[in-house]
This record gives sequence, structure tokens and C-alpha cells, in this order.
Amino acid sequence: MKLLLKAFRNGLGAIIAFVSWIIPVNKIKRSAKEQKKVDAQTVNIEMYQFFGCPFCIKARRAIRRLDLKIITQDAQNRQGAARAELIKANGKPQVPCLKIIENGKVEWMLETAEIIAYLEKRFG
Ligand SMILES: N[C@@H](CCC(=O)N[C@@H](CS)C(=O)NCC(=O)O)C(=O)O
Repeated sequence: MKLLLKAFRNGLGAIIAFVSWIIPVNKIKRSAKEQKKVDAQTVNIEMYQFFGCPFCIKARRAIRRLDLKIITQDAQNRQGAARAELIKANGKPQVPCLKIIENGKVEWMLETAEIIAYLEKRFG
């Protein structure tokens, strides 16, 4: 039963992710110079996520809309290093979670609304 529920949740998540992927976003427009500047900053940001998590899908849409080259880390795999890193940092495997490295200091940001607001403010 538990396995069946998990399969259903993952399947539904994959469908939502696919639908979100085919629906176009109103992408921000930047000059090549501005984009290069933004790209230089986003190398220091990663998003820890589950592929089919609706909150992560929402955050990924914001990333797409803001045209950010933010690498995603899969935290769903229970044996994976990304999940272990997340638990070590936050005490729980909650996603989405942004890892921001600034001046050699690592900051972890939870909560979809906070993540989107941060990205909008910094890159919007
Ligand atoms: N309030 C959070 C909720 C995020 C949330 O519930 N994420 C789920 C995945 S959809 C999670 O992290 N679950 C932890 C787990 O499954 O171990 C947000 O808005 O980001």
C-alpha cells in the first residue's frame, strides 16, 4: 500500500512537472552583458529538490522565468549525498532548499515563497 501510494505520488508529480514544462513562461529579457553578470552570480547557487514536488516545480518555474542557470540537486534519493547534506544543514530533508554561497559562507534557504521572493529581488 505504501509503495503504491509512493508510485502514485511520483507519477502525479511527473505529470505536473511535464505540464509545467510545456506551459511557456514569460521569460525576463536581459542584454547579453546583463545575462553574463547574472550567470556569474548564479554559479554560487544550487537548488535541492525532488523532481515531482509541486513546491519545487513552482520554484523551478520562477528560475525559468528569471532565466537563471541554477543547478538542481536531487534530494529524493535516500542514499544520495544531496539528501544527507540537506539533513545535516537543516535537520530535515525539506525541499525546495536553496544553497547560496556568498563570500565563502554557505546559507541555506527553505520555503518556496521565501526562495522565489529572494530570486525575484536579486535577479528580477
Ligand atoms: N512550506 C514548504 C513545504 C515544502 C514541502 O512540503 N516539501 C515536501 C516535498 S513536496 C518535503 O520537503 N517533504 C519532506 C520529505 O518528504 O521528506 C514550502 O513552501 O516550501
